[in-house]
Amino acid sequence: MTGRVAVIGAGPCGLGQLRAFQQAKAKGAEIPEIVCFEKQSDWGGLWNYTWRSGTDEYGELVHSSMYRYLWSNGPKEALEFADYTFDHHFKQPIPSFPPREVLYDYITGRAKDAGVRPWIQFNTAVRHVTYDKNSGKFSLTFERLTDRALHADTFDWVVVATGHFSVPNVPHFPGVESFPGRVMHGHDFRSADEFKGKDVLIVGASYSAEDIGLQCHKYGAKSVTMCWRTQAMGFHWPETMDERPLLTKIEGRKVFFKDGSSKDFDAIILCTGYQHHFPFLADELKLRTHNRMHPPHLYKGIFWLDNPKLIYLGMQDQFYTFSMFDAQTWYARDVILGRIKLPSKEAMQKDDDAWVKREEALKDAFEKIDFQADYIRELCDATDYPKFDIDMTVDEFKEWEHDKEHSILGYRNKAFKSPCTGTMAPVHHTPWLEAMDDSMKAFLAVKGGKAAAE
Ligand code: FAD
Ligand code: NA7
Repeated sequence: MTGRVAVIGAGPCGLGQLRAFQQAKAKGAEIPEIVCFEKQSDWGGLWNYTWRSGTDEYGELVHSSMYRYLWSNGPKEALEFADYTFDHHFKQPIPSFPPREVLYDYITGRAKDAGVRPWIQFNTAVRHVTYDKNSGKFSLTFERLTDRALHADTFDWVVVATGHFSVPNVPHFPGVESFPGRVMHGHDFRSADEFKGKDVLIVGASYSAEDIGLQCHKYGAKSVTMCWRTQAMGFHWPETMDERPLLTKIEGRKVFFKDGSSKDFDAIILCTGYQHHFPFLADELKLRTHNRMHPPHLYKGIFWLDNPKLIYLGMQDQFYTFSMFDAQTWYARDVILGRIKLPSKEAMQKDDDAWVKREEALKDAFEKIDFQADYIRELCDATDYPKFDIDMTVDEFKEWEHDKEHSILGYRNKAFKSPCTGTMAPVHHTPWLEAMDDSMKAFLAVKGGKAAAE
């Protein structure tokens, strides 16, 4: 097999792409040469926690938006790798809402097992990608951060797996420049301990606002107020947490809200989402979208319509994560291997239009879950990705939504069944609100104190 594939990013999507090719190779297929570029010194993407914020040791923007004490905000069963189950990795059933370190171990465990680390060039940032119509090849310029050397190379396919929850969206609010306390975006939030005893304002009404708000509450904030632009989250918050319509202005420590109310705060955390940002791509290759279930102009949510040899992974808003990424990477692999033929541009456009039309009619989270499950089903049906019970994951996500409505502080104490192995997860030994130690050792310890991870 001739041809070269560049994979940009070694987070869950990029690693999934490497695993998909390695799996085909292990089954006897001839695969193209694959080079993965990763600007961090290690793999795992957002799951590769760093204490740093702002810029890293090379002056690069810090990629990870994850914080200490982050626990999965969805049931792990709904994102399980069907070819590498939790039972297989941990050798014991584990509870449904693991902390970050446990999921990091799982994601990178599969990559380790697949032996794909030598395919990755670490500390290497892709700076520029162009496409030359005459040669039919992409030119990549990349920088080795350790010695600042710039290199160039050509590839037949480019896979963009750089994520879209890393470059913050930072709106301005009148008076914010004179606020005397800390103002930060959720991207830079690392430890909730800092906000102990403080009155915290959170701007935004989605997953980050919900979870960073809960973290601050869990680790002792005096009060947490969350304010929304379009719609309140509407959960049953504990007494010291509340939601208000968006702030209008800030005067000193006092913040004014649209409903005419005001309150003094010590800190403001902007949980106002992220930008799809691809500074390394030539203009005509750049996906431009906000965070949505089906960003347009990508056939099957993957192939750039103007040039399907450019592949985007994981660009959707995500209910499903790892299992959806796998569905995409297996499909992309099979197109590259010539096992799946792409239709004409008109047919691809028509297919994309139909998905966009359906996406634009989605009314609520439940319909979004069905939508994303159908999308995964369609991709998986076309490849040899191991079968798993997608209907079960849909039911689990819907139950999880109800659990959150019922108890936003208690939903992580529930247990779900694996759609891959049928194993029922045990209930965690400590309710989430009381579990202050987020280490893998503490999480895997069974009741009675014996650490199973040892
Ligand atoms: P990323 O994980 O972002 O990885 C992209 C990689 O590309 C990074 O390693 C980066 O360094 C690299 N890269 C970027 N630019 C370049 C370049 N120019 N050159 C070379 N390398 C580059 N999902 C869940 O399933 N459960 C959760 O509980 C959960 N919690 C989350 C909490 C937060 C705060 C955030 C922000 C996201 C969360 N997610 C969660 C969703 C998350 O998007 C996915 O789990 C997953 O990390 C996405 O994988 P990815 O590979 O697409 O992107
Ligand atoms: P999301 O899910 O994209 O949500 C962004 C939120 O920010 C959403 O509530 C937006 O309100 C709000 N937003 C955006 N711009 C503004 C302005 N200008 N003013 C007020 N509010 C604004 O991002 P998250 O960070 O919450 O989640 C991303 C991932 O991180 C997710 O997968 C999680 O698992 C963790 P809107 O509803 O558009 O009015």
